[in-house]
Amino acid sequence: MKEGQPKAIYLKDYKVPPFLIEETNLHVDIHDDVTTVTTTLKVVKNSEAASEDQVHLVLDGSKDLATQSVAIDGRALTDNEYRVDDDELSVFEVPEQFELTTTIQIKPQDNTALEGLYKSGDMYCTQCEAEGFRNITWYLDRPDVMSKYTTTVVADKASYPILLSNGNDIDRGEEGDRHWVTWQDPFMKPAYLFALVAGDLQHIEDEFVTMSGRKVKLQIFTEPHNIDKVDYAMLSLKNSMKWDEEVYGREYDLDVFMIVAVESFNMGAMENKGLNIFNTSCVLAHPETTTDAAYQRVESVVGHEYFHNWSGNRVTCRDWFQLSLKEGFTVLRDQQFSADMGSPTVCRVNDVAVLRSAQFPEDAGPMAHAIRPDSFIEINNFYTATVYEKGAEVVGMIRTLLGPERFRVGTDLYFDRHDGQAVTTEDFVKAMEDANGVDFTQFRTWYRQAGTPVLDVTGAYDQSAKTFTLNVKQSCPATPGQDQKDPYHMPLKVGLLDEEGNDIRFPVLGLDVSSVDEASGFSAILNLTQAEQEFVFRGIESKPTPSLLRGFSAPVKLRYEYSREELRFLMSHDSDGFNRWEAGQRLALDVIQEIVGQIEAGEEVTVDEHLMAAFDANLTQALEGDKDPNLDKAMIAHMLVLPATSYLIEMSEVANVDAIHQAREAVRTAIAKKLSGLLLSVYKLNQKDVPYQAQAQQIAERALKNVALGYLMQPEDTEMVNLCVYQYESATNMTDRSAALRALVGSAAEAAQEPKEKALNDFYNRFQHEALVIDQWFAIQATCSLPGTLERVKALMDHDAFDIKVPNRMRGLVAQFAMNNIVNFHEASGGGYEFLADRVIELNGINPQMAARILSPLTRWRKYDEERQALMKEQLQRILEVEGISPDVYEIVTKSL
Ligand code: B3K
Ligand code: ZN
Repeated sequence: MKEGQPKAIYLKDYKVPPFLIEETNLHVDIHDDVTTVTTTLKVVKNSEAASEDQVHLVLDGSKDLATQSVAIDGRALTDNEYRVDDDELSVFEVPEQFELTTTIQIKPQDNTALEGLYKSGDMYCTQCEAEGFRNITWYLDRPDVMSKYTTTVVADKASYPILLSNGNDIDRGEEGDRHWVTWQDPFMKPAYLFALVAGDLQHIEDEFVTMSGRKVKLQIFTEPHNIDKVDYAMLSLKNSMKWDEEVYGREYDLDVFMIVAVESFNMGAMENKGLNIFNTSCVLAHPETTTDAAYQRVESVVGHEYFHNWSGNRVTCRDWFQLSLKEGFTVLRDQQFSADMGSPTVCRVNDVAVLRSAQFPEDAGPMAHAIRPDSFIEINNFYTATVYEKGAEVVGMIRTLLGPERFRVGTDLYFDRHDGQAVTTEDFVKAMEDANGVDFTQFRTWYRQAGTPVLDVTGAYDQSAKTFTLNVKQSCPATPGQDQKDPYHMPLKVGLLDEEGNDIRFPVLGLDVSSVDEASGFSAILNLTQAEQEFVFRGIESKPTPSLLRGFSAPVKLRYEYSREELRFLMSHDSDGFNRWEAGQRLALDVIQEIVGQIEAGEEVTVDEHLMAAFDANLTQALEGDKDPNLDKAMIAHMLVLPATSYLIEMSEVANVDAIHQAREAVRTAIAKKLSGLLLSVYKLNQKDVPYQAQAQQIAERALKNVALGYLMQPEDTEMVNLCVYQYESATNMTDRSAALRALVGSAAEAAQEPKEKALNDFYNRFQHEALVIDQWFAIQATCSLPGTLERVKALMDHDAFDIKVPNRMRGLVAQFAMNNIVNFHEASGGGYEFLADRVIELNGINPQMAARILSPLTRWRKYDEERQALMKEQLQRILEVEGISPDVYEIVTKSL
């Protein structure tokens, strides 16, 4: 960090770039001790910029660039013709257009921040988004500067036989023990999409023929020991390419598409043009080492990065405030893709669960920001659930308001109009309006306002007039810097159920409806635009039960006083699959909140019969599958999962962590005891001896079986422990083996204590050479809710296999503990907080981006009791006092204190 405090930058200060870089020529000469980068840029003054900004050329860089020389049009500059400050190179009084050549030296082997060029194990790789390219060379490192890249990579032939960069390889050669390859990318791109890889890699190859008949070579590279785990990613890639042609009319543009798997990576994957770089966790898959959930993640991330080729690369962002332009839209695209590949309802349930447990708390916390923020200190802190997941919901609402066909007309116009440009979220909304002749003026509120809106809904039936009136009030809580909120324009999808549970086909005349949906029942999409609105449904013969916010049509908290009977009714009759799940979640939430009250009042805990009956019905349905054809096994498995502790906390004013945990456990135990017979039958029925496939039916059966196992292990029962041990030992796939291990580790039963240590040892020995499985081994222990886990986590820090510098390993132990072990992290002594603060301080000097990311649980202190608040703030204060605090960590800590 430079002297003084890090400064915020503002969207309102945006100016077009003073210079443009038409061509970029890189020569990267890799040696084990030092890497030399020689860069030649064809620079011109930007005719749209102010001339007073064009006297000196100022390039972005970092203090780690050891500048060897600077030349203009082949003439080396003298010391008084340029100046290097820590992270800026100023070249004085430059001509209209010129060729600038710089030579710098870097040490990628020492780059632990994993931004720019760095080493993951034995291979070299890059990560340039958002501002990593400036760690490789002096450059105008901003997304609105797009250039044509030619890159030559030179390295030792034996150690780095594979040399990759973006585009097509146009030349190669060798000299002595070194070799080189030149790559050229015909598409103009911003620096953040640059990539380079050098390593001893193997690959698999396939081909995709595009809709216009062009052949594209597909390659996936890994280190040799992982080459048996990339077939599923290849299949997912081909499915993605086909899907984007069919659904969005988007064809791939280069002759080759490459994916490289790397072990040390700060996030999931990166969409570099033609050369995606993936965290191994998002590309490798094999039945013995990969769970079903991880298989599904591979499919969705492969899709996501591929879809960026259009939504992000061909049409990119003007500046980083526009990040949601590419991320929100691309998340929506990957969600649609996963839905089309599997079950749409299950996907929607999962997506909403993520939104609620990750984004809602963010929107309610000190870092709350709009999907298009207006300022930031460190852009890496804004790769958030808000920009991604809420961003996807916002684009999804445009789709819901327009309907799929008109949305497609809108995206076609957007891609055609802006191909090759760096644009804004405003350009996106404008294209949607222009293509469809609609007015989204009010809708734009979603882009500038933070906070989760609340809908307070009441319903009144008038028997004599045969009307049902919905009164909807919308509000949005204040967030930092935004006290007053304007009403949003949002789609509220509703249906009305008659007494038999069938959808009423009500007349929509006179209602403000943007469309009617008859796909599986009958719904109307109401246009909400005002702070308070009334919708009168006419011709309703008897008192209906409203099904509100079907499909979760807007990212809001909806409040409606449903009775428990009504929720049970919706659970078994709603034609909207999402709302059937939602009714179950509401019922469970209501019951758990009631028990929290009982615990706080020192009363005896009783679990309401409505919830027990609902679980009974779901389990019965799981056994007699044909009873209700709309409720498949995958959905039942989801309906048997209680709301996550993080969501329960989010839904409380001041969260009593211990009472919430106890209440949730009490419900689990009550279900397990009362319904043990049904649970065991469901378990046995879904225990199949078939070769593993990552296919919907099998995934659903494993999910159901393992949810049942979780409940069966809840009471302390020796027989069930034996069953679990048997599953652990006989499992032929990672889904079953890890579920059994997790259940054993989480069991307080006396009989489980010895088997759990035995299984943990076995698991470690069996998979010690599989890094991703060892990450799971750490995570299973870190997320155990039994007392004593913090001590175990601390001890695991000293394990030979633990390395805080490798993000996957760090996340497996530290982040899993802090984020997914709420009861132990918030242990009353504050030991969990101190542990996390220690890790943040340690990581601050190693990998600031990771340090800032794991910090977020401490920033949520407002949700907890006074003692915990004080302890959490104390740790934040301690972090703030660290010498050399990175801008990443500084921003999060100062905003949250
Ligand atoms: N665009 C990248 C994320 C880059 C994060 C930089 N801190 C992956 C993705 O969203 O597809
Ligand atoms: Zn993305």
